[in-house]
Amino acid sequence: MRALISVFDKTGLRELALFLEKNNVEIISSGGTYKYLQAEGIKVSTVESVTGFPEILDGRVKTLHPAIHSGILYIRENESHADQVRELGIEGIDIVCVNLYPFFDKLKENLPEEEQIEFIDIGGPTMLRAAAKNFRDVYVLSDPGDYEAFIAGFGAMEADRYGEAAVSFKKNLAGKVFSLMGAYDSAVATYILGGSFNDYLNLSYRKVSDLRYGENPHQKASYYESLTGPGALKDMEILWGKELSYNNLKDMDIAWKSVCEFDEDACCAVKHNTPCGFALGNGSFDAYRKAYECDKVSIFGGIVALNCEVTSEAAGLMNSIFLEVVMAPSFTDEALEILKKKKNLRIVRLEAKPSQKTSAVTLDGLILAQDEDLDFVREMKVVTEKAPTKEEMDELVFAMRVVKYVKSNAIVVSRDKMAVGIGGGQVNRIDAAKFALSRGEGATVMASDAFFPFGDVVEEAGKHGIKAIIQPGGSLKDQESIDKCNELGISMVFTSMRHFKH
Ligand code: 93A
Repeated sequence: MRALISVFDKTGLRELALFLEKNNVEIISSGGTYKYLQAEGIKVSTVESVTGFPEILDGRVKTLHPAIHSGILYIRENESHADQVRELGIEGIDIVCVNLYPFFDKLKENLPEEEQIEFIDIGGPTMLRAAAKNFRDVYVLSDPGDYEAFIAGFGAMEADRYGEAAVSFKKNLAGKVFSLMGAYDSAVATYILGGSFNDYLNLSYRKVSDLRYGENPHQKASYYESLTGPGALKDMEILWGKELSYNNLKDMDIAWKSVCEFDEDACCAVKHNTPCGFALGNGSFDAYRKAYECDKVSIFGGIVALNCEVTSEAAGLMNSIFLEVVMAPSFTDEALEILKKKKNLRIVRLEAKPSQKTSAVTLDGLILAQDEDLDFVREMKVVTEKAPTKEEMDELVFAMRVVKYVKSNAIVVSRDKMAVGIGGGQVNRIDAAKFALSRGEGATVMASDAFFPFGDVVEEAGKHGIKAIIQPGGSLKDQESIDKCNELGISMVFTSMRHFKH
């Protein structure tokens, strides 16, 4: 038997090669791998000795040769194939062990284009694909993580080459190759084409781990990380606690994005993928206390995100209730010590600002992709006789930035940079408004994610003492709402930018 080994990552290579040597498998290797194995004292021959053709073009052509690819691809049980290779003096290659140039890792280094494209592996994928296509006859090892199982099973599999166990093992290795190739080529395409909306959707993700379950315990789930770009959640550090759940991760995403809307110290508490408390404050204690006071009931079991350092005072206050996750860019040592008293709390450190420019959801047979909703307002146009005061204007901006993260139809009412009433996920706007207002005692301003279809929302706001309103505008009946505001002495600002969140 013969094995072709051509690897960038040398993990586990020595053990594998020693095992092959011991089992009388002849080893052929490309330049760098050949040198490595020789230095380890393992018997190995060069690709050139098989092909009679040197490595050329600075290594761009090393293994791309019919003597290699016919040796991999011929069907052993097909007599005509066997005759053809025999006539040409080509010997079979029965084990292909290849891992690729690290195109993904190199992306992080922001290399000049001419350097990055040299990490597009051509010969490696060609061998992997050939071996994976011929999986009945060839073992294809593309991941050092599979060497151990290969070594353990090799003897038994060779004793019954086409037996069910051997073929299923080889088929698994082959499937892994094509999955990898899909991700690899997607990453290359994303790099070359740049933008997101190409003819094919390029998704290049690698499994991080399985999750205990999905949204509910009977749903299986895993999570994957992007291979092509940075990402706040991708680079997070779990400092303490049980593994994160599917729902935790979803909620963390929105919690982090929402606090990163602000330069001021901000705290967001999320439940069921929607903020239930949100406030700006002076430091983490103040911001958390105010977010907590927005809704002291719903925050229980919630996800709390802060964009500032968590201090011991904040940690002490957090510990008075059960929280699932606390996430922040930093924690003081004392804060960590306090939070770690809670066995079921997860503590997560993450620093990177959200960097996702497009997002996607899967439907039955479709994927929808869109730009992220990164903007805020297109304009700030006062449409009423009365204009908001400077303080009211600041408060309106705050409420609008929060309502962006609430499920539609969404209304937020606030005071003192606290989202004291959050009404979301309602199928009509007046119910969202009524809910927010019923919670938002003392609120002075109101923000809406989309326009008011009628004057009823303004009327309701008036009953609760709201002084200023911010909304996109654009309804046929805008005038009805404007007239109502003028009648009630409320000021209103149009932004011309909608923030639906479905
Ligand atoms: O530049 S290549 O695309 N051309 C090739 O013919 C080729 N053959 C193997 N890169 C090629 N490889 C890759 O070289 C392998 O996928 C592996 O990552 C690497 C191993 O090279 P070396 O053994 O010289 O260190």
